[in-house]
Amino acid sequence: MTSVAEVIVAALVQQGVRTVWGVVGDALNPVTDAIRRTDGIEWIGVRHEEAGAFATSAQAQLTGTLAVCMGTVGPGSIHLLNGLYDAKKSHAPVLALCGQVPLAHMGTDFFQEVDNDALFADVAAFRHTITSPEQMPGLLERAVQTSIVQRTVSVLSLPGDVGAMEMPKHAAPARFVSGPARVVPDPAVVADAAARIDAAETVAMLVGIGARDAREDVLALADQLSAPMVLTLKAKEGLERDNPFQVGQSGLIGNPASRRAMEGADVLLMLGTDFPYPDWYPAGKVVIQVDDRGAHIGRRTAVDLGVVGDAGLTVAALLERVAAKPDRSHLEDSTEHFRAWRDRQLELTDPDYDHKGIVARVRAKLDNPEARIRPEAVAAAIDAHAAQDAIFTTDTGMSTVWLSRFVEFTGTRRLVGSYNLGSMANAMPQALGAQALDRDRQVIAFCGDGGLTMLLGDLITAVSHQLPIVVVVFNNGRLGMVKLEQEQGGMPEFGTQLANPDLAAVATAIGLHGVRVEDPSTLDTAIRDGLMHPGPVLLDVVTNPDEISLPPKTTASDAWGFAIAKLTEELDSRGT
Ligand SMILES: Cc1ncc(C[n+]2csc(CCOP(=O)(O)OP(=O)(O)O)c2C)c(N)n1
Repeated sequence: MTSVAEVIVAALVQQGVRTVWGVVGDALNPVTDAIRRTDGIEWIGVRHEEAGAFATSAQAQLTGTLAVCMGTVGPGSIHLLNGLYDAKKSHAPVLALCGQVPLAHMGTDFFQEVDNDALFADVAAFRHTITSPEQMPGLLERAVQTSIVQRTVSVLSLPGDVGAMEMPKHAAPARFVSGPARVVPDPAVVADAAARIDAAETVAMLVGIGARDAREDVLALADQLSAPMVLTLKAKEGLERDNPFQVGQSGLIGNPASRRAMEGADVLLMLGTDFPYPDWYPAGKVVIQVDDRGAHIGRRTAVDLGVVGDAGLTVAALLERVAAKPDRSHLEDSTEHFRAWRDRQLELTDPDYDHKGIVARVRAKLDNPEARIRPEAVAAAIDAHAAQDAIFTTDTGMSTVWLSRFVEFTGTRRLVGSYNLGSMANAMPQALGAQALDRDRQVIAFCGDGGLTMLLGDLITAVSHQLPIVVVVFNNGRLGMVKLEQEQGGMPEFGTQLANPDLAAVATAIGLHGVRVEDPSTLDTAIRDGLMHPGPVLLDVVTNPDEISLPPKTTASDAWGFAIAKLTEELDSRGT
């Protein structure tokens, strides 16, 4: 006989799923038992289901193919939620298999019973509970196809008794369609876009991850239009390397040259990006937005022309139509400013560099002599020593800022973070997911101390499943990003301090190679050696909590807010 659970596992293997993440138990025991008996698919038991869902989200983002996690009845499934939202908002094709109470008890408020179809209504584009073997493989096909075609999350729930039920004789095996089709843009709309571009003197491009696969054509278009190219954080991978047109990122993590590039252009051409911050778009420009999801067009800034189409196909069509713009002055001006900004940034990796007196004044009062390592220096050292094909993950918090500014996506480096959901605690579990795809590839997690300690238990998974990740903790003893928010809001720092244990010692006790780094003079060697260790490794780098990330345009209110916060802190500390 073939059981419902066996049909599910066989179909997942056929679909190329190589790992399933979760915590075993109750309703899902028939599924894990089928995984145990099936070649080519590995069970990765995590300590917290959220870590499993983040790992799955990372895998699906990196491969573009289906990734799978599981949560047992009730609380086990609830724990998946945050990671599933991360997958949904990152357009990652993920299937979650969730346990449910036995059929006879459904709807009775039974022990652990939660209405999964209601619980996951907002996060899963497809959710259903399998109540009979006759629904298989149909329900599984619809769940998987929804995930891969819409690049989103599906949830299938399995009551305790259904997984072990026998499939009807002669049931067809599951068959799945291939991935989403590329959207061909309307030639008339492309012609309109080309005419608007031709009518402009200067063009700037804002390029997102949606254009990643069209790298060569995107660069050719920038060349033809003499257009500086602002990259979103996610577009760093694939588009940053060997790109003489790029001027870094915009937004709070960005730099002034990106602003200059967009402000100085007549036309802003957005390619495959949903860059979310309206305040960081330039005003008074002709905006052309290209996106294969028509519903996304115009939701961040007012758009003059929307082109519904695959970024690569649209850029290829534009290349044939737009006239060359020989005047390189705007491009050169933007890229020169970008280079100058980058050089100034590198000075910040020097522990003794005085940042125009602003930081020094703040430090004179607040500097912790035991925490002299600048986070910029940590990121720069990792950039220097990491492999050219390393996969990076970053936590939501300041570590994302340091990666954005100091790690260059040369070679075939890849990047994953919680960049649309913005959840903390994502980087380490996402690194686990990335590492499980290829245990021989270097995977480096940039973690906040707040982020890491949220899902600390899953460091154990790195050891128990031989996942040789490198975890770098930017240990500033703070919820650093919130500290900055409070300061910019004119509030004294409150509730952000973290009483951390020695995280290297904790990691060592768990079985990782743990190293604590406190002295700036040992930083470079510690990073180099840590990256060379067979792993898993945790580098607990004690960084300066008063390091400041200056956004590209500091508004008067930011500056006042910052000054008032510092003054209030000073008065508080004097007991006035
Ligand atoms: C799950 C979750 N809780 C709270 C927040 C709000 N938040 C954003 S960044 C941050 C602080 C992060 O601190 P840490 O991980 O130590 O990194 P740092 O900013 O110090 O580098 C907080 C609390 C969030 N984004 N996600």
